[in-house]
Amino acid sequence: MYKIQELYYPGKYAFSLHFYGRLLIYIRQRFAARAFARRGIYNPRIRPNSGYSVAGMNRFESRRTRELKMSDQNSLKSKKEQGQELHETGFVVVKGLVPKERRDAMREIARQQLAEAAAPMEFEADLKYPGAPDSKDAPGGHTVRRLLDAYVRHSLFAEFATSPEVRGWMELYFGETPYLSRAHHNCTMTKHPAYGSLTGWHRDVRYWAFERDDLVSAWLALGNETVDNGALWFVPTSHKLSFMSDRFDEAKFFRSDLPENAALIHTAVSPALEPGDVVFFHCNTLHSAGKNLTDQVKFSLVFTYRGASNAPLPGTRSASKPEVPLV
Ligand SMILES: O=C(O)CCC(=O)C(=O)O
Repeated sequence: MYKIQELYYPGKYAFSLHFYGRLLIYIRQRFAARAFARRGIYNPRIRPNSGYSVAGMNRFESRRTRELKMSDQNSLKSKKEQGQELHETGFVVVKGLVPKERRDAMREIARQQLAEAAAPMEFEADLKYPGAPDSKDAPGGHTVRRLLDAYVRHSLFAEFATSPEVRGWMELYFGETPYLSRAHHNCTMTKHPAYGSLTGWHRDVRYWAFERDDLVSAWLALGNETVDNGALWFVPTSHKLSFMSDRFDEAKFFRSDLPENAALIHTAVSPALEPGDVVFFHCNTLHSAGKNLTDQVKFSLVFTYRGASNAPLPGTRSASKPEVPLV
């Protein structure tokens, strides 16, 4: 029996173990990709992009990329099947969860709040991810990344966050009363054509502190989301994997320079979302997003949920705001 560390550190059998380890990961992921394709969820013509890294994430046009096309089959799936997909894959797209009238109204509110620069906000320059301005004084320094505390920004946002559709989903997933965390996500994400950054590979749970790493986020597309305007990418089944801490950098981004990480990133997929679609994803699912190469700002509404038995750890940021039980 070998320990996982032996795969990645020099030693007597390090090279062969490293090779076979990577081969196994590759085979497992290829089987998973085929299984998805058979189920009609993914476009099998589009192959993994081996060069997909933080540095190269946005050179999509010049590379062979794959973009998920959700088939009609997915919208016919029962909620139970979709819940199973979330458990197995780490994310699932639910088509048209929010009707046109409501999502259009929410988009208009988000536009207005952005135009008014309504606080509280997070700026691209605060995070300085690739593509962001260096400081608030630099050109584009006031480009907004997140309109924070969406739950209190407008009643329509709160209504969505606690809607019967979302509650039913979360009850199904957690098997107990879901709670909306107001400390994490709880925002309108805005991705701007200029100065909007790309987000490297990460697990959302990196800065969160709950009894268990078991939370689910609901990402509502208020417009179309594609690779061109910086849609999310996910590594299927990555929520089930455990990694040594050295697979991540100091900021807890998954290191795309490591061959064993690149092999996983190679299997990433990007679901194309239409307005009103919601992607539910687990807090341990590796994901990332590119820059917005179009001329329109992309708006998405994001909320995070936990089960009643999975409380935030006292004294942490996760426990810093009152939560909302969905009852
Ligand atoms: O839209 C993006 O750039 C990615 C957002 C994201 O992954 C996050 O906020 O955790």
